[in-house]
Amino acid sequence: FVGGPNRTDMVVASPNPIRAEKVQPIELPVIDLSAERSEVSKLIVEACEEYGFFKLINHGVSDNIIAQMEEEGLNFFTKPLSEKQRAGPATPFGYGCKNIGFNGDIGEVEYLLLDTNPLSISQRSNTISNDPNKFSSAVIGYIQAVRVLACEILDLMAEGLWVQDSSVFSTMIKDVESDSLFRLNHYPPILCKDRETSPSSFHSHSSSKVGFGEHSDPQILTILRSNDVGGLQISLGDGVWVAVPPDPTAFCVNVGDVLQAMSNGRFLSVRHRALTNSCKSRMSMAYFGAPPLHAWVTAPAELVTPNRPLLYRPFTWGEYKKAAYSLRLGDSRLDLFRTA
Ligand code: GA4
Repeated sequence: FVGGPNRTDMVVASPNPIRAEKVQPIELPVIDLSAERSEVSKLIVEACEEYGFFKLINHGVSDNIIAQMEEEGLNFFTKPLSEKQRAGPATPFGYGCKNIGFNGDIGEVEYLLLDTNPLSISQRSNTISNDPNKFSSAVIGYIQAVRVLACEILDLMAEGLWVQDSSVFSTMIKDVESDSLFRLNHYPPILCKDRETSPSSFHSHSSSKVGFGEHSDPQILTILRSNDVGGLQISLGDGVWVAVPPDPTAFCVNVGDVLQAMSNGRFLSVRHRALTNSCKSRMSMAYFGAPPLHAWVTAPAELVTPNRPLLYRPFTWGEYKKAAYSLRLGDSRLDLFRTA
C-alpha cells in the first residue's frame, strides 16, 4: 500500500467537537484468564457475541514488559516533531500525525505504526530511538507477549464455539507471514474551544475532539492497552456510544472484521472511536493480529448450518485489506463481502 497520498500532505477540516456528557460509562465483561478454562471460554464467547469487546485481567503479561514498552512510547512522543519524522511517514510503517489512512480521514492523534517482524523492527529502530537496542527489545518483547496472549484467546474462542480444530484462528497469527501490526497512539490534551460556534455547548472539561474516528478493526483480534486516561468509546448501535473507563492493569480485547466473518457472524466486530481528553495526554498501544496476505478467510464447517448459512463469501486477507484501505475509516467494508 505504498504509493497512496502522503498522509502528512493532506489538508482536511478539523474534526468536530463531541459533547462527552451524553456518553455513559460501561463496564465491559471482565474475563479472568486465570479462572477455569471451559468457564473462561464460555464467557469469552458470550462477550464477543454481545459486545465484541471485553476486558482481560490476570492476563499473564508481566508488568515489566508493559512498563518498558510504555517508557519507549513516551520517549518517542515527547521528542520534537522533526525527530519523530525521522521514523518516515506511516505509509506503510512509520510516524503519522493527524492523517489516518489514505483517503482523507483525520483525527487529533499522532502515532507510530510498525509491522511485527522482529528483524524489521530492529532495522527501523535507529530512526525511532536514540537507544535503538533498548527500543527494539522492548517492542519485540511486548509483541511476542501479546501474540502469545492473542493465540491463547483465539484458542479459547474456538473451544467455546465448539470448533473441532481449536487452533483454526490462532494459526493465522502464528504464521511467520502474518500481516499483524503494532500501533502506538498518542492523543494530546486538547481543550475544546467551541464557544464561538455554539455558545451553549461550551464545557471546557466535558468536551473533547475526535482523536481516532469511528471504525471497526479489519483484522482478526485487537489487544489494546492504554494509560490511565479515558477516551475509548464503543458503539452499541443506533447512535448510542458508551465510554470504556481506562484500566492500565487490564487489556481491552476486541473482535475484528475477519473474526466476525470466521465466526459466521456470531462474533461482532464493533465500531469504536477514541476521543481526546481536555487536560490529560492519552497513550494507547494496540496489537492487531492478522492473517498472512494469501490466507483464505471463511467460517469453519461447524459454524455453517442450514439455519445459519454462510454469511460472507470466502476472501483472502490481501483482498480484504485492499478493500479496507481503499475506503474511508468509518465505512462498513464487511458488508461488501456478504453472500446475500
Ligand atoms: C483501523 C485499525 C488499525 O489502526 C489500522 C488502521 C488503518 C490506518 O490507520 O492506516 C486504517 C483503519 C485501520 C481502517 C481502514 C483503513 C485502514 C485507516 C483506513 C482508512 C492500522 C488498520 O489496519 O485498519
